Amino acid sequence: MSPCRVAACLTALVAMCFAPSPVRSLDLNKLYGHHTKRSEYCHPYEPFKCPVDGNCISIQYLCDGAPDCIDGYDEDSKLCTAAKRPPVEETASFLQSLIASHGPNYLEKLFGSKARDALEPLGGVEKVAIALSESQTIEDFGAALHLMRSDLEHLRSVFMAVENGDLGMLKSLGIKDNELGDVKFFLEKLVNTGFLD
Ligand SMILES: [Ca+2]
Repeated sequence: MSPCRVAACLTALVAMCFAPSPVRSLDLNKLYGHHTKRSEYCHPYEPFKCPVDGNCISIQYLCDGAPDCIDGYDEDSKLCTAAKRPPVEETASFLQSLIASHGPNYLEKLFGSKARDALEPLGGVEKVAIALSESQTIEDFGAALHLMRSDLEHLRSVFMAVENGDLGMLKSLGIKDNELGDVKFFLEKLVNTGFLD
């Protein structure tokens, strides 16, 4: 807290203690709020704004295991999972490139029968990309998109094949040689961030 803010708080405290009218309560959080600040705009060194309370916190306090937003949003499991995954736009363009290259029903081979028509029955490419980014595990992913159990188990078998270095599985799904590297990289990135845990 800057000296000016401390002075302002002390002035306010003195004014409250000696005010002729009754004082209802004293917000200790405002006096002792350590590294968090409420403001309309966040300073670049504390760029993350808590959505509910408006506190600004530095990036280092995101997903560090201790809640810094009043509602603990900075430790939200979806937020912290997404922080480890490729950006949603990157995932969406990756899915889009597979659709462009293999046709609108191609992703059925990965996500099952609801993944036809360029993922429309699942809510569209962006919704699937967000679910891949935010779902901590494949079970969470299945729940987010209401996938059938059999489709989810198929998807798990694809991931496990890649994890075990079995690229034949991807080839059998029609992944072209020039796509193998990207697909493998993408699936491994999910596995390495706990998707199969
Ligand atoms: Ca935190």
